[in-house]
Amino acid sequence: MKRLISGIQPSGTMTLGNYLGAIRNFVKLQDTLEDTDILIFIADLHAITVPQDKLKLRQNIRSLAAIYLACGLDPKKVHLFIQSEVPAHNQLGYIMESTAYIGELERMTQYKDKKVKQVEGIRGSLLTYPALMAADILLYDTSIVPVGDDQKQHLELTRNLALRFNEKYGETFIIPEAYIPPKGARIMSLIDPTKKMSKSDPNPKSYISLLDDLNIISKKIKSAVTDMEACIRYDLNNKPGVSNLMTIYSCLTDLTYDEIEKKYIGKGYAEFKNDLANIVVAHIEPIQKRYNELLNSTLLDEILDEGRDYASKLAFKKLRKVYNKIGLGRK
Ligand code: ATP
Ligand code: LTN
Repeated sequence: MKRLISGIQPSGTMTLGNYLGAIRNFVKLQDTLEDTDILIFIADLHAITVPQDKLKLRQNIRSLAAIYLACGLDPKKVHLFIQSEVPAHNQLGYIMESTAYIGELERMTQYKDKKVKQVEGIRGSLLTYPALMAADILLYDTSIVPVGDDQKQHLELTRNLALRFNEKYGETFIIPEAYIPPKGARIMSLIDPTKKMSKSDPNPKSYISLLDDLNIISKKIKSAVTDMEACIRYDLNNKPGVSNLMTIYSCLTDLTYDEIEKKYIGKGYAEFKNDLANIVVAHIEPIQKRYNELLNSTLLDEILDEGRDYASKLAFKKLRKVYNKIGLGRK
C-alpha cells in the first residue's frame, strides 16, 4: 500500500491560499486515490521556528484540526494527528540534521525570506526546519506529498537526504514525490500580487482567512489590487492582480481562464469582483458552519487520539530500524 502525508503549520488562521494550494487537494486525493494510506498532521513544531504566543498557538492547533475536518477531510479515510504528540518526528529530525549539510540548509528560499523578518534573533530551528520536514515525510515510507508550490524546494531536499542516507547505510527510505496541484498552487497576496498570500503576513488585507467574517471577505476581494486596463484577461506578467483573482475564480468554479474571459467581455472589474466575492463567500460559509460545530467537540479529540496512536506505531518501528542502520545504542 502506498502512503501519502502532508502537514500545515498552525501559525495563524488558514488562508484561501492554504485551502486552494493544500487542504482542498488533500480532500480531492482522499476521495480519488485507491489503496493509499493517508496521514495529515498539524506541524506545531514547525510553527515555533518563529516566535509564537503560547495561548494563540494552542488555539491555532485545535483550530487547524477543526478546519481540516470542516474542509472535508474524512476521519474514516485519513489519520489526523498533531506532530509534537509523536516524538519520533524530533528523533528522526535529528538524524536528518546529521545527514544534511549547513550549506544546503542555508540555500533554502524560505529560510532566506524568513530570516530577514526576525526581530528577536534567528532561531536555530529556522535553519534546521527542512531536516525536520524531511523526517516528517521519511518516517512513514511516504511516496506522495501534496503541497503548494513554495514547498517544492523542501521536497527536493528531502529526496536528496533520503538518497544520501540510503547510499551510506543501505536501502532505508522510500524516495517521495511532491504532488503540486496544476492550479492554485501559488495564490498571491491581494494587495501585492507579486508576493505569495501568507497567513503570517502582518497586513490582514493581503489574505482571506477561512474564518474571516463573510462581509470582510467580500470587502477584501472588492478592494484587491488590479490594474488600470479594465479588461478581464489572464496575463501573469502584465496583469498579476487580475490573473490571481481569475485563478481563485477558476479553482472554485472549474471554469477555464478562456471561459472566464469570455463571460466578462465588455464588463468591468466591479462586476467581476462582485461575482468572485459571492463565489468565495458561498464556498467558505458552509466550512465556517461545520468549523463552529466541530471546534469544541469531543469528536475532535477522539480523532486526534486515534491519529496519534496510529502514527506513533508506524513511526516508532521505522525509527528503530534507522537507529540500527546507523549503529546507535544497542542492538
Ligand atoms: P506562514 O506564513 O506561517 O509561513 P503559510 O501561509 O505560508 O504560512 P504554510 O503553513 O507554510 O503556509 O503552508 C501550508 C500549505 O499551504 C503548504 O502546502 C503550502 O505550500 C500551501 N500554501 C501556503 N501558501 C500558499 C499560497 N499562497 N498558495 C497556495 N498554496 C499555499
Ligand atoms: N513546511 C510545510 C509544512 C510541513 C509539511 C511537512 C508539508 C511540515 N512538514 C511534511 C508536507 C510534508 C509548510 O507548508 N510550511
